[in-house]
Amino acid sequence: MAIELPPLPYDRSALEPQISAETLDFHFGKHHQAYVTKTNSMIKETEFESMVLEDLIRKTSGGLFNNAAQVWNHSFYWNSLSPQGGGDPHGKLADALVKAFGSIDGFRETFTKTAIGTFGSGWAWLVQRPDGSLAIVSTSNAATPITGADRPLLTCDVWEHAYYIDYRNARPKYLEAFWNLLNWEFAASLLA
Ligand code: MN3
Repeated sequence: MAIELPPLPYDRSALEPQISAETLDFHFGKHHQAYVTKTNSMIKETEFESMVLEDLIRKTSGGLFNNAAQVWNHSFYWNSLSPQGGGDPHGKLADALVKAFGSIDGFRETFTKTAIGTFGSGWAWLVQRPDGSLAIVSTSNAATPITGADRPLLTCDVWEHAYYIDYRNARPKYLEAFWNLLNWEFAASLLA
């Protein structure tokens, strides 16, 4: 059973002008696709071939883990963005964010700091802890919360390939774009 590249949930130009079609041509069409292709070549005719992606991520390490986790992380990232995104969250998600971070702006500020402060390549995540509270975590390279107890609600890819075409080395500019695209409904749908 091969791992598949899920289709992007919008057109490649749908996030413009915040994130260009050229970025999505590379980030989705080349990088994400390459993680899928490499994962499939590594599991072919092995004990891992029949596993679903999440099990593969939880049961492997090294190169296979890196590629499989990047497949999952990127699919989750595409869903964390939306052409209709941005603005403020409502309902239970908003209440939980205010409880954890004091205000929605407080959440945005702390998440932005975490994303900008993630050294090198990695990811910033909003997660729900097993006790129901919300927290922000940073992971390096391909590391992903789904190997632990936290439930991811949204993510920002801070690998340079996510923003270099549009913003060169200016990660803070990319974070400004991220807030205009953030898919709060996706995050809210994942709240336990
Ligand atoms: Mn990426």
